[in-house]
Amino acid sequence: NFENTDDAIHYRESAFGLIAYQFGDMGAMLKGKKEFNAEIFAQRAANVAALSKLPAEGFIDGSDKGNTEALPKIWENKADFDSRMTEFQNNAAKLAEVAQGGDKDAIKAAFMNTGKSCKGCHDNYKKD
Ligand code: ASC
Repeated sequence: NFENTDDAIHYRESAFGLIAYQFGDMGAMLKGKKEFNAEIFAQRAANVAALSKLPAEGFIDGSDKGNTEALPKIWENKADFDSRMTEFQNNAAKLAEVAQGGDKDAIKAAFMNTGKSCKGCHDNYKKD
């Protein structure tokens, strides 16, 4: 368990940072900013699917206080927040599955869906 809320904040921010790195690299490949490598893409998608399970644990009670971009609204709407987190995890799992196949259009669609999960939660629950 976490020693204090700062540890919980650090934990979830670390997980989000790892996710953002994976996601950013996949985005660069899909936008043609770098060469698309199906094997690397699939590995990154698998990484996101695994990492997507981590941040939820860091949203402990009281961790809206402190150096965090997480809005107190999260804890006032925890059921909605949790269901969005689950949707993100499901979309990430789907992306990892589709990435195995190599169908570029399907991969793009699954990537966009996952990105929508990121953005949907950020728009609602993250400081600008
Ligand atoms: C990223 C990133 C996000 C999401 C979001 C998707 O690469 O860091 O927060 O994608 O912008 O819309």
